[in-house]
Amino acid sequence: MPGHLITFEGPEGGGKSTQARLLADALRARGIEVLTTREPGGTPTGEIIRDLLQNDLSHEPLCDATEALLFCASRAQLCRNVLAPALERGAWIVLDRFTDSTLAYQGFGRGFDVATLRSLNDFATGPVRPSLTLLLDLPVEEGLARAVARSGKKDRIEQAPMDFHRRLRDGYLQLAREEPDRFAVVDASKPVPDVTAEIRRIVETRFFDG
Ligand code: Z5A
Repeated sequence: MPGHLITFEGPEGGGKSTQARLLADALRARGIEVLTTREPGGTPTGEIIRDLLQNDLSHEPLCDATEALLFCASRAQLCRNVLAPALERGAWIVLDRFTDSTLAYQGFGRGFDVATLRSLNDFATGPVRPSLTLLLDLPVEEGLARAVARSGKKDRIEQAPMDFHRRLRDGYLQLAREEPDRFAVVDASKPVPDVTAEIRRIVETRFFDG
């Protein structure tokens, strides 16, 4: 596909949304067509699934398998209806969370078999693959404190035990070690301008010959 998909990943509070917006602005300033979106969500169906996942809409505890499948269902809709057509016409996409979130949260966090989740991801994405994944890494306590300071409360997933959050952070770092060509790990505990500058440097080197 002629376009590029850049994904932002990492534990809570790493600044993915902040940095995704800043990166998209910088790419647009170069005259590139850039689309920004997020998971779960990014389509009308995906946003309903997001609401279901985050806000206890059904008043029934979601079982872990349902949760995993709902993330993948939102992804399938986004890939087919938004990402694949945009990449085909040569657009760039800056995406706040993608397949690695399922491996980290549902795999390393909830304990589902990572190979099974990879198959589900492949089924959901079809041929859509990231060109670059920026892993915004920071200590779990720091990230959760930022997320709570922003919204004043913890959402359903943020309420999971600290152990869960530690496993998923370690899981992300393992995924990055397994695919060093796709991943770049960014120290997200630094101030916003420093993180932005590091991301700019990585993107310049990767796509614009430094
Ligand atoms: N999930 C999953 O389990 N499986 C999946 O397959 C997928 C997702 C796709 C989505 O929630 C949830 O779904 C998420 C994973 C799970 N788990 N939870 N909970 P979301 O999209 O609502 O939230 P999020 O992706 O976790 O976003 P976030 O962590 O809350 O925020 P962020 O995008 O990383 O950061 P931010 O909004 O840019 O910044 C957060 C706050 O920190 C804000 O007040 C900023 O001003 C501040 N901030 C940002 N950067 C800095 C720096 N550098 N220093 C100081 N303060 C900063």
